[in-house]
Amino acid sequence: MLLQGKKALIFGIANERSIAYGIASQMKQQGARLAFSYAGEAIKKRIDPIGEELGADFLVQCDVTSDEDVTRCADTVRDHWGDIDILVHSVAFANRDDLKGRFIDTSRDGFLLAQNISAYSLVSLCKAFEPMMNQGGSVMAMTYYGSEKVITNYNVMGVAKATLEACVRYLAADLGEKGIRINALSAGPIKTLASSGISGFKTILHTIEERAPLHRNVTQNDVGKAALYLASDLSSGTTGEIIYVDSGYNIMG
Ligand code: 0WD
Repeated sequence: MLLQGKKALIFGIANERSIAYGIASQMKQQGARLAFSYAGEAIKKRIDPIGEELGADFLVQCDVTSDEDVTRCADTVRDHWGDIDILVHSVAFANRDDLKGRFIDTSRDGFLLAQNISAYSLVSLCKAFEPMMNQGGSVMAMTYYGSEKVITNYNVMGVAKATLEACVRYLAADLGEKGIRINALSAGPIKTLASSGISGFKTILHTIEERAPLHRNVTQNDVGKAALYLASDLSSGTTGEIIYVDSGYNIMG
């Protein structure tokens, strides 16, 4: 049991297809105690049964764009657990209109919205949870290759992921002083609610099967297993890194 008794708070389970669901189930199998955060009431109906299935200790509502919600969420977690060991950030959002066509057409509001939900939220969650994170604690965020290369239609989200990855490095420098590590998993494309908003997503999936060294798309469980490495003592010397779980696609020229 890699995570026996460790307390893991997970943001971003929308349904059973969510990457965060794959992470949560792997962590459960390795003995972690779980709590899930959900954005709003609409999602609660869907994650209640998932909370039961995976034996979550509690669920807590938090829209990551609201400072009040983030503070209340941290208070709730402190009341239930007192401290935490693992924080999983698996949250992103951009307007559907900004995930197609020319990047140049992105509006100021659309740009800021994507940055706010998909990148700044990591900073605000780290700030809120730092005081109750145990020594040896681990934070992880989910990113995608569109942060470094131009992926057709990924547009504003690629820029938000570039911010997110830079945030991981700066946060690693801050949190390292307390023995807390933070890394990102760069997952290959996976069919989920969020990715269904990206125009031409099927083509992206197909390209991986054709060109990636492993010639298959990754699954939520592939990402979940890498999350075990980042969450556990197995990665005790690693922080500020972007780890690829993408069938090797990023190495191809
Ligand atoms: O191909 C993919 N699916 C990849 C996803 C490849 C590489 C990375 N990622 C990333 C995503 O960008 C995201 O950061 O993984 C993370 C999780 O994405 P997912 O599992 O693909 O998507 P999904 O199951 O839709 O979960 C994202 C969730 C939202 O679900 P909704 O129902 O809104 O689609 O992010 C959450 C919400 O649960 N979320 C919020 N949570 C709190 N406050 C907010 C918010 N304001 N907005 C969205």
